[in-house]
Order: sequence, then structure tokens, then C-alpha cells
Amino acid sequence: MPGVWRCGAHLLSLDRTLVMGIVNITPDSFSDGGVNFDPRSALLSAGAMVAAGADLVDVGGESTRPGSGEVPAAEELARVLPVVRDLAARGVAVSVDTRHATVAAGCVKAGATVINDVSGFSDPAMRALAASCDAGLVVMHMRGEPRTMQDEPHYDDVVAEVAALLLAQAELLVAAGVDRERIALDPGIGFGKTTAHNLELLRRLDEIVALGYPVLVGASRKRFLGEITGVAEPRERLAGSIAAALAAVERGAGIVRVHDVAETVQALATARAVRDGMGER
Ligand code: HH2
Repeated sequence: MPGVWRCGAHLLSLDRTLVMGIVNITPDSFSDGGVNFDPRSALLSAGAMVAAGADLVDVGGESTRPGSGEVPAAEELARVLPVVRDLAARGVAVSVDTRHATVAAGCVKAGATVINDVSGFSDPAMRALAASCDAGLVVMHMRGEPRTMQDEPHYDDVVAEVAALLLAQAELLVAAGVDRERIALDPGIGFGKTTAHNLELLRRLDEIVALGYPVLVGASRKRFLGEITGVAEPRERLAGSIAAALAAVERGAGIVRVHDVAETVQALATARAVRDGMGER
């Protein structure tokens, strides 16, 4: 069901899996906290990701790891704005990872072409902003909020419940005047979910894909990979991250959000070549 994802000036083809590289300008993100807190380091990391084949760079100024608290919006904006502005000026498709409408608005003005909202556009101010611009939108599912979301999450049927909420949020955006082709859905791996929930969402991802929107999956380095493999250090979860990305793509994911761009691009190219051959080359 490939097509396009309309993200401002960028019309992204979904014929091939899109890779979104992660740059967290935070002191406390769970796997790369502090590494890119300095804007110069963030720009260098982002540039390396683009050179390695990233289609988009997702810039975040607030960690949403389990247990984290909110960062004031003004502080978050000050962290991300210079990096967003610089990358956008270089023609990079920039996504801003925020749940704050004022941060998203500032970044769109500075050239960001995607708003990635882990709270799924549940804030009416976010939906109003979405309707007033032409950025791509990532509607992610989160149960609760980061501070408390891992306190015994319960679902009767996690896939059905996540799918229903994502569809409802997408319909709210469409009703507000947003073009469907701007919307991507994300089951929110690790956001108010146990390892069993995350695995079921990956195993039955085709049910989310069947909603008819491009699906983004962010499993990179996450805690459930540590639980499966016993690898405690997030930066050492590369192999598990790639296996999860490939499993998601096999079930129809169109976009993967990853820390390790070069390695993921290589794995995806190999999986694609096995499936389709090498074509005319
Ligand atoms: N995961 C994280 C943050 N933003 N956005 C989307 N759409 N999907 C995700 O799965 C997702 C996300 C958490 O990962 P990370 O940014 O590496 O860590 P932190 O929240 O600690 O900054």
C-alpha cells in the first residue's frame, strides 16, 4: 500500500522504508542523553545520520523515558530551535519530537517539516497548529504520561485498543482539516506497555497498517529489547534493535525511528534486496 507522506516541502515516497534518525538534545535521554546536548554535537550527529542515509532527523528537547518529568516549553524550545533551524536551512527533512504546541509551532516556523507528538495530538492546541500548517504529523499512542506510564499498564486487547485510539486521533485531525496524506501512525513501543504488549504490537502490526496510514515504529534500544536479551546497556542493543526494525518492516511499517542509522540502512537494504533482487544495477 505504499504511497507518499506529505511533510511540508518534502514529499516522501513510501516505496522504500524511510529511516528517521534520532537526535536528542537532552541531558537525560535513556540511551543518548548528554551526547548531543551541545548544539554543535547535535548538528554533527545529524549530519552523519543524513550522510548515512537518514531520510529524516527527529530532534527532541525533552526525554519521555519512563519516569521522566516535563521540561518547561521555553527551555525545550531553546534546546531544539538552533538545531532545527540549521538543519532545515541545509534542506534536511526535520521532525520535532514534542508534546508542546508552542515548541512545535516555533520549530515549524523555523523549517521543521514533521511534528512528532508522543501524546498523539490529544491537546486541542496541537490539533489547531496541525490544521494551520502543512507539516507531516506522527500520531503516537501513549497510555498515561511518561512519569507514571509503566505502572502496571493493562489492556484487554492491546492491538485493538491502540488501533482504535490512533484511528480516533487521526479522524480528529482530518475533521480539523488536515490532509490524510500528512498523517502517520505509531503504536508507541514502550509508552505504557509491558514487554508482552510491545511484542504483541510488533507481531500484529499489520492490524495497525490496515488502518490505511503509513506506520512508524520506534523500537530502537528500548528496554523490552534488554528484557528479551539480557543486555542492560541501551547502546549495546544494536542487534536487537535491527531485528525489531526488520520485523516491523516485514509487517508493513513504512518508517523506522532509530539511533543507529548506518547499520539500519544496511540491514534494510539487504532485506529489500533479498525480497526484490538487485533490479537493473
Ligand atoms: N520513542 C521515544 C521518543 N519519541 N516518538 C515516536 N514517534 N515513536 C517512538 O517510539 C518514540 C518517540 C523514546 O526514545 P528516545 O527519544 O531515544 O528517548 P528519550 O525519550 O529518553 O529521549
